[in-house]
Amino acid sequence: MTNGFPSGFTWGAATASYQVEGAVSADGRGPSIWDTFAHTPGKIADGTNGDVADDHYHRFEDDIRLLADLGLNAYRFSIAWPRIMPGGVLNQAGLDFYRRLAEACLANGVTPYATLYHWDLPQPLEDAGGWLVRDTALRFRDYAVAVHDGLSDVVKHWMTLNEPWCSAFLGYGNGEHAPGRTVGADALKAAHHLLLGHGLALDAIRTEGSTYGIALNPAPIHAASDSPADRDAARRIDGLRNRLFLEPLLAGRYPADVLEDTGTTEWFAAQEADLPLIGAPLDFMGVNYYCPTTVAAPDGPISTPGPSTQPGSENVVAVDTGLPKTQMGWPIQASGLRDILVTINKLAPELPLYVTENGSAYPDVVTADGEVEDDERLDYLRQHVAVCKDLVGEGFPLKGYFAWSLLDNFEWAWGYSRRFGIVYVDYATQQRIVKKSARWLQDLLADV
Ligand code: IFM
Repeated sequence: MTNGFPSGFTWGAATASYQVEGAVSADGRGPSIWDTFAHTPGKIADGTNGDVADDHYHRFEDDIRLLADLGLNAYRFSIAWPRIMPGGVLNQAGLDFYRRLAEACLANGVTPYATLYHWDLPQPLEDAGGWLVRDTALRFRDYAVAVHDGLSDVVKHWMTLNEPWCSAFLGYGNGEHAPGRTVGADALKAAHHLLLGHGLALDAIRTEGSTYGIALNPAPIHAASDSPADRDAARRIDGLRNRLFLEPLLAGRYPADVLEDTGTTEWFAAQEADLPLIGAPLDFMGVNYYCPTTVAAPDGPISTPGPSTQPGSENVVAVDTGLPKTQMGWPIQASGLRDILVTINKLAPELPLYVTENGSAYPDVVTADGEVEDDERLDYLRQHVAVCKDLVGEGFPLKGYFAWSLLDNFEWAWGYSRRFGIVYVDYATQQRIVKKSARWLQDLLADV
């Protein structure tokens, strides 16, 4: 183990269905909220959509071979609900696609890690109320059972949801993401229904011999100063971003201060019977980490307690602490990865953790020699992988690391204008170019 990681460590790269697959009308797939949103003028910065994306639907075999050639041993992908149940009834052709994909992984010595929901809710379910209604959680359970029944012989590692914070607060809170609704504090209802969907699905699909978890995007939240107002701002954002999800999942309770801040105490009291299901034991937790956040109270008085969908909203201001930033404007601080993993470990000391996403966007260019020399991304990966190595060395229960992303892809509201891949995609030709950062990872993994 010269690279410092044990031989059983999981090394992967991740993608998500709408961001890479394209083929949005193939084989009976129906529309999702992201098809609708991306085709609504003004929603995506570069006016693009996921209609073609990386054409991974047709190119997955080559892409998985590429991943295996890099020395990675796991592929985290998501399953598109609108391929499986476009209108509530099972679409076998959709399931067949993911069987082919999982089998291609296995044929290449790559372990498939499937996420059941990475934000592409079938549009008919949104039309019926989306995540603001309880019924969507029940439909998620039905969909999860159909997928699990169909694929559990080839997929042994399952994540229910990816980043429910984004689905709830960006989807229903500030409308930056599909479905683009802005319902204020009612976005917390979406968070609860997502967590309920997680609990119902897990309860229905859990089978001996496989592992089940969820991928969250918690982040260390710092106060800009020691002033009571700034510390309170940090408490509120930490509550919304982290504790609202971690506590019901790991401690079987919602944080009372968050419900109070948002005026939802009464509504949540009526949902209390759901907590045992939501808090049922997990086999692992996935942590998607990009950056920490520093917040302050605004100069003026804090307005009515609201959902503060994210720093920069009306109640809290995000503060630039002078750290170097990626193209997303996200500050780089690898120690934040340690901080957030340790926070989770304190809540659940035995729980295996995986870094299920970690990466950075930079404006890559292809050189005259056809190379992509993405030194900044390489450095970002190097710093974060070093944190993982230290933790593993200390005996911390960290079991794997997935780079975000295998491929440049459709970065939601940014369209294709932000590249996170360790493999470059020329969208005009669909040519893949292995970036220098991927070569660095390849060398690290070869150093056993
Ligand atoms: O691209 C996203 C991914 O879909 C979810 N986690 C964060 C990534 C970068 O923004």
